[in-house]
Amino acid sequence: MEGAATFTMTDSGERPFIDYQPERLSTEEALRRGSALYSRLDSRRSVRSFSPDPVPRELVDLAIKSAGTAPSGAHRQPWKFVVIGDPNTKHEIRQAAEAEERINYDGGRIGPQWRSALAQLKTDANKSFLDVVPWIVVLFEERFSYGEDGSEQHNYYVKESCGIAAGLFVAALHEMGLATLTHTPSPMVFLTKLLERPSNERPFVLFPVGYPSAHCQVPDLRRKSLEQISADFPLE
Ligand code: IYR
Repeated sequence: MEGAATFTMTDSGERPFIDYQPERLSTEEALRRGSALYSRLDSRRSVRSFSPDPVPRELVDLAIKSAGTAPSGAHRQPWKFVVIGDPNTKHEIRQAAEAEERINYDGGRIGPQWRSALAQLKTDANKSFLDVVPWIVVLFEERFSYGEDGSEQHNYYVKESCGIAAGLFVAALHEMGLATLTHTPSPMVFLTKLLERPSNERPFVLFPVGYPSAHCQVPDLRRKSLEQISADFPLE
């Protein structure tokens, strides 16, 4: 099967329409595949304890390619995944993230209600995993794009688009046996300067990427049930 054509910034204007017929499955087969995917996704956990074991860059790139299949407002694809493997840069990110988090945790920027919501995760200002992981990937949202003539082009539903791309990225990493954390060191504007990003980009979420450490533990969290996360309309 052929993949979709690649988008370039020189693409513009009218686009032809092409036939699209995804494989029509029997209900039995759909249930089998849907259940298998749900089990895979349900086995994923956010990790804060990583192994320093190397991860081939190719795997990170594959996850980014999967993320880039996300739907986006007006198909603007308003995302940029910046990949950092350089130990010095990772350390600079750690230092800046921890400086912000110390203000959050020790300086009281996180209020009591937020603090108690986080208690079950046992998080604190220490972000040593940022030094340990082989890769840090920072997803930047593109608030606007540049047209062929350098003019600013408005992007649409940027947060929704990047949120979906982030979800696909997380799922793709998990599928390859890798772990991550949707980390948002707050505020994270420091990443724009540190990673020398242009002014149309804003940091959206930071992903440490690696294998879980040998002693990795995660809180025994429970997911909401189908009944809790869905509703019928009209009610019976
Ligand atoms: N950014 C902080 C605090 C934090 C906030 C939420 I919402 C979390 O789910 C986890 C942590 C930190 O990374 O520690």
